[in-house]
Parts: sequence; structure tokens; C-alpha cells
Amino acid sequence: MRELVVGAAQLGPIARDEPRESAVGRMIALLEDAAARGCRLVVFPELALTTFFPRWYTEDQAEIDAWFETDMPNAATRPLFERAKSLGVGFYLGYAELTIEDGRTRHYNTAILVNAGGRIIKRYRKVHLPGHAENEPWRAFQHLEKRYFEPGESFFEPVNAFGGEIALAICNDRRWPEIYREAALRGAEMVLLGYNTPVHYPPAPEHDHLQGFHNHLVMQAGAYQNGMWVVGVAKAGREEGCDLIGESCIIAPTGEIVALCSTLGDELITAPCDFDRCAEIRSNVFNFALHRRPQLYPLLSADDPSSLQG
Ligand code: CDT
Repeated sequence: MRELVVGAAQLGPIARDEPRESAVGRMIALLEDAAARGCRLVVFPELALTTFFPRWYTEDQAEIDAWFETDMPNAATRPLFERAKSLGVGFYLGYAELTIEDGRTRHYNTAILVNAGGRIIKRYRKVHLPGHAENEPWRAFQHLEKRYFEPGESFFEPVNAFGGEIALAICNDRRWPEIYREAALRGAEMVLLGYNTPVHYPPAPEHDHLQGFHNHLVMQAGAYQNGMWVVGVAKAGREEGCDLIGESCIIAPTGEIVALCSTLGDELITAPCDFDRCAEIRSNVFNFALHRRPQLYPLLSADDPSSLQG
């Protein structure tokens, strides 16, 4: 048995004018609760330091950049790193990352994994950026991730940490089956995911009542079909007039939800996660080496599937 007690630390809404220090204080409270409940790893949401700013359009780059972090840790987040280290607890944290690469300014929707010693051991930049790049005033609110971020380019490779192989993903990534399979083929035993998901989806409002169903459907399928743990953590509740779903959860490799949030506010759920349970699925129905037929799935990784169709 290789057991890790994991905490999913859901956050309620963060107001537009709520300082990062306040969000960090809320996360420290959840972290302390998690440590008292035996957790060694705590998962926070996507963009956990601020309100979900892609809901507003602006052409003022300075206004946008103010939502980003240029250093991690920084003055606002250092107390979280220090408290986690003193408690011997690691964490996943989502934030907007502004960095300079080869002299170019880059903006990413990023998640980091911090070990129990307070060191960043993995940085993941969101690969699937949903929404749109231009102002669309007909929407009740904007979803401008395609304007404010550029996509990451990583392969969902896991890092060996906390006794298992752990991969990171962010929000919209969870809807894509490829990410779980790619991570699993690379050996991942657990995928950590933070999300901000509005109840209302302006292009297809007839699906609004299905948001919670789709949230669990994709993560449970990803867990089961790849025999791994999935931890999905929301920023939830009514944030600046926009309702965000909650239902943060911890999902076993069988696809079963083993812990589930019941509020739309700050809430911690925990579960003991045995990495060895991945074998229940991966040595059986989804034994990749025995049953998978990748030679018959070439279109899955083709840039232009129509060019390969025979
Ligand atoms: N943050 C994020 O990726 N949210 C999307 C909302 C739906 S697409 C506009 C999601 O997939 O949950």
C-alpha cells in the first residue's frame, strides 16, 4: 500500500477588490485544517489568488498585468509557502504567471506543485485555453482566456512526489480525454486539477443545468479509463455576479467519488488515496500493454485528421 491523504481545498468566491493576502489567509486556514486531518498534499483551485478576471474585457495591458504574479513565491504568497513547510504539507496552487522568456513577456494560466519542504517541484501551464479573444458584448460575461493567456506546451508528464507519480492540469483540460491518457501512458497515478466553471455557458445556455454533471462525468471517466486518482477543486459560488459551480471531489481509479464538497464556500474534503489501487484497473480492464490498439488510433495525434483518413 502507498497511501497519501489528500485534501481538496475548495475556495468560495474571491471579490474583485479582495487582496491576495486575504485569499492566502483563507488558504492557510484550510491548510491548517488539512494538516490536522492528516493530509500531506492539499489542492487549491485554478487562479486561486484573485477573482476570475477573464470575465472582463480590457485593452489596457497594465490593468491585465496587475492580475499576474511575476515571482513565486512573492510577498503575498510567501506566508502560504512558509506555513505549508512548517506543517510538512505540500500543495497545488493555480495563479496567473507573467514571465520573461528569451526577452519576451509571456502570460500563462499556471499551476505549481510545491513539496513538503516548500520547494516548487513542478510548473504546469494550461494547455487548453477556452473562451475567446475579442470582446463579445452579447455575453452576460466574457471568458477571455484566449486573449489574456497563451497556451502551455507540456506533455502532462508526471513528477515523482508524495509517494506516487503526480500530473497537473487546469480546468478546461479536464474535459479532454487525451490529457488523462497521455498522463497515464507517461506513468501518472494521480492528476490534480483546479477549476473556475461558470454555471452559465453563453454559447449554449441550454446546457447550463448540466454543468455539474459534465464536471463529474469527465473527471470520473478520466479516472476510470486510465486507472488513476483525480482530484478536482473549484473556486465556487457567486463571484462578482457570476455563479461558479462547486462539487470539488476526490475520485478513485475505479471512477468512484470518494469525497465531495457540499457547499459553495471555503471547504476542505479529504481522502486517503492509495496509489497501488491504480493497478485494480491498469492490470485488468485497462491493461494498456495487453489490450490497447494504438496502431488503430493514428488520428488521435494528427494535426490534420482529414489528411490521414483512408
Ligand atoms: N476556467 C475554465 O477553463 N473554465 C471553463 C469554462 C467553460 S468554457 C468557456 C471550463 O472548461 O470549465
